[in-house]
Amino acid sequence: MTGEPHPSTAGRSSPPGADEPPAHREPRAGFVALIGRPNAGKSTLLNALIGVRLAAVTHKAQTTRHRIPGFLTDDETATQIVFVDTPGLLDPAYPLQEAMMRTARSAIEGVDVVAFLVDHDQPSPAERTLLVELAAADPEVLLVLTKIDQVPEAKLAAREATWREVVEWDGIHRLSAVTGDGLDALLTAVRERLPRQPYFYPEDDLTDLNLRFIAAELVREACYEELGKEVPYSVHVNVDEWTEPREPGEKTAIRATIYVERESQKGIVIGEGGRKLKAIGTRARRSIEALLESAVYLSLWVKVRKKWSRREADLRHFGYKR
Ligand SMILES: Nc1nc2c(ncn2[C@@H]2O[C@H](COP(=O)(O)OP(=O)(O)OP(=O)(O)O)[C@@H](O)[C@H]2O)c(=O)[nH]1
Ligand SMILES: [Mg+2]
Repeated sequence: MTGEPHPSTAGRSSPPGADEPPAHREPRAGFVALIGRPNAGKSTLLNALIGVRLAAVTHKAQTTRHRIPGFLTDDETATQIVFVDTPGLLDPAYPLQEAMMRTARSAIEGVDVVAFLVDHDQPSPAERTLLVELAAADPEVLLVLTKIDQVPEAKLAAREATWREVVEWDGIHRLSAVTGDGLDALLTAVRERLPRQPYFYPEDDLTDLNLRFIAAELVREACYEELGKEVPYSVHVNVDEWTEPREPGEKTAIRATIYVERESQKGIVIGEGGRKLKAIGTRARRSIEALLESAVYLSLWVKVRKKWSRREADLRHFGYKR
């Protein structure tokens, strides 16, 4: 996304007005990238750690397309951890995927810790390549076995044994973002690895993403959940208008466009008698209302932008590439 601070440069001094952490302790602060193959559970973990649904989560792979930062500030321990969710690692087959991989890789630059999430038994070529590169670079790299609530112990032990051998890890963790098991242990391990330095962001902030972006992601999330296998990968969502309520009792009015790549996809998104679009809208509106904690009027429009996921100019226009 354009205009976003980069981990290596972002706010290396506290922004003016940032709350001071307790004066008697020197705070710790730093960046942690959540990395792993599509569907490994990165966005679910980010949301669980921050306590707010900042990142879209679906059962389909390749949901996340951007760098999604979430800030966890703990006054008790005087620590601010900037977690960065990323697109899943894959061998890219077309320009949108190439842009996603560049985003994932650049999100690693300058971070203090990489949490490498794994929900499977064998490393892919893309994972191996990155791990070998990381081993030669600065950040501490933690192996994080995810979704332990749904994996039997024997399988988990075998999985851990395989992954243990891939590179030399700086730590190994197991967790479930759904039950919360293992989250505290991961946080403790991360905290110990962060440098002593001032917070980067005001301690009440949870992210520097704007609400428009998150709302667009929630509409896209609804598309992933409501549409069949292929169409979601051709969906881009833009929030075109956002009108705050002028009087008490009024709703926030949001107007968004769902872009697809072909006329036939437009028909699928709208559905018979507009039923599919209505289902997408209802689902997205509920998520946005939960985020804003207020009532929302959401109107959705569908447009065709031919082959946008393969065209450099469109990828730039839609914010996937600089
Ligand atoms: N049972 C269980 N399911 C999980 C857990 N974490 C994630 N999931 C599920 O795994 C699926 C993928 O989760 P995401 O968080 O979207 O995965 P991701 O790594 O962000 O995926 P991409 O954005 O595609 O790279 C979703 O259906 C989640 O509900 C977990 O700890 N336990
Ligand atoms: Mg994700």
